Amino acid sequence: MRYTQYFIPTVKETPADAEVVSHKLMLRAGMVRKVAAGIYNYLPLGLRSIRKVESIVREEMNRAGAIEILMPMVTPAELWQESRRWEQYGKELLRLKDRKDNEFCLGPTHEEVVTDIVRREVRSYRQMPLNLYQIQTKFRDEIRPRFGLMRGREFIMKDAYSFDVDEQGADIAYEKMYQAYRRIFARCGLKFRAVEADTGSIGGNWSHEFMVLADSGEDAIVSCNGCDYAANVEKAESKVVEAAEHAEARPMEKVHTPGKKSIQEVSEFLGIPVTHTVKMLVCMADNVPVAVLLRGDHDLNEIKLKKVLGCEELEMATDEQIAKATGAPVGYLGPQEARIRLVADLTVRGMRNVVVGANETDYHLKNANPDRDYVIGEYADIRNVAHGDPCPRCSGGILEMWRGIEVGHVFKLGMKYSKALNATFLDQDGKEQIVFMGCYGIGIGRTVAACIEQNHDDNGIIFPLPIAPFHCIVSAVNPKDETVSATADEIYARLQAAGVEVLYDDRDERPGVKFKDADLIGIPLRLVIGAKNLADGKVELKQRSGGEMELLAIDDAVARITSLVREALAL
Ligand code: 9G3
Repeated sequence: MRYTQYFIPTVKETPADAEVVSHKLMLRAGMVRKVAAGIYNYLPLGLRSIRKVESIVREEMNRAGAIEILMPMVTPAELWQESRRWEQYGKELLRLKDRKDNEFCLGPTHEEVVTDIVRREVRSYRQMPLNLYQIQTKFRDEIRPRFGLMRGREFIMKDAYSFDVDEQGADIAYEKMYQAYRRIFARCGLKFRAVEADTGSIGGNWSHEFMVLADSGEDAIVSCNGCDYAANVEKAESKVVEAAEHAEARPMEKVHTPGKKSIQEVSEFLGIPVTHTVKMLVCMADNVPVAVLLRGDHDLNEIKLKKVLGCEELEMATDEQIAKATGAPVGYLGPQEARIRLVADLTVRGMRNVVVGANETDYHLKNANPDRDYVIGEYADIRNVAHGDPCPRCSGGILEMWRGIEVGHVFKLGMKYSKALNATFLDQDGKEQIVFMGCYGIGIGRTVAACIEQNHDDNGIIFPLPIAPFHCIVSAVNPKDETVSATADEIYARLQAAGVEVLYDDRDERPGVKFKDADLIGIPLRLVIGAKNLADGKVELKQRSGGEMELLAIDDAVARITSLVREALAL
């Protein structure tokens, strides 16, 4: 493609409302342009990358035996009412009416629609295993869309759905998708980890998220440095960290701690490490107050607590709700004479001689001990694991904390949707059975954005070749020079004939502008055609990912570029 015939509106300045690198660079590189909050135009370079990711996804899904379909973007309310999700979801589900006042929504996902296909068309066990997938635009009316394609409202997703006769079949389908995802993200040139994840509202009983490791990632994940355990912090466990000491209970002491409300303040004031303090928080679980106890330096994991309490809604209690429920002042809460349900994290069980609030303003208790000074009826894993915690799976492994960008998510769904929509089949004995499902998503645009988060420098994007908009940019320096432009034209033609995707920068622009643009848009290979080196029959090859500039004869340059491209695309 000739630059002068193309459309690459690069910009020098960093857009104000872009907060993460990938958003900034995709705007500056002329890859996307915002139309409305969370809604984007894909401009030529952005679209080429999107299409590259889609074709890698398509190849691997087909290789895994999945079959491509395309379901509608607009889906009828009736299906969502059958699964009871029409009322379950709030404003995130963008609803609309047609001219006859029939209700629809813009599909945020397609479990209902695909299950409707299967309940109508699949009647026999012989028709399964079946895996149907699509690459389709989704809409989720996020409250705060941000970070460009990373958290858009309208986005392109590959979503696949597997249908099996039993759980064993569903496990096989899950494993096939899991392996296909590993190949997909590896081929996209991403450093990623598959982590055990919470199933959230989707239901089902098991899921993994595919996380691209990047400091700008919204998710916190841990991975063990001794085995392959890895999990989203929402779900991650650790071996219970045994309490620091098992000394016998010392006499409890009420101490004056004027204005010391936070664990940090109390710990510093009393000269006692936070690991010897126990903090009490109060939550409203379906509007019922529940107190939780955690070691001072640990954080409450609300997803775990919600599962333990089995509640629908869980919020942190307000100060007045706390005062009403416990009769004690915030900042000085303690578990003694608890009047409300009290759940303690597993780590608290072994703790002795701890500091807790005295349930009285400006006072704490030192050397408080379970059974003697307070009674804990319930223990559960309700905390976030921390960097350095012992691995729950192996001995000796330590959990390391990373930030990740979720680009894929695979779920075992069980019968949640097939039961709701009565998707059944006749088994070998002619008995009616309910279909077992799994669902598997990849955010296409988010994968491109995550790739840029992971591959950039101060000059711009550093695309891995498989998802770069072009393989090679040929920069003709001073194309007015007959020799330069004739040589560049020849090389452009020869590379294209060899199957190399070339962006030929034939603009009448200063070299500096061309080089800055080439670095910004991140094309992996840059070939500079300049009069000086041409005089020696040489052209300059530079790889965007680093490495030395190579001065090569023209034939060698064509051969080198062709082999570098073939190497990078080898599956
Ligand atoms: C909704 C709305 C938002 C949603 C959902 C439904 C997320 C919803 C979870 C999934 C699960 C999997 C198939 C592909 C992989 C992910 N946000 N989820 O179900 F109505 Cl408004 O989408 N679906």
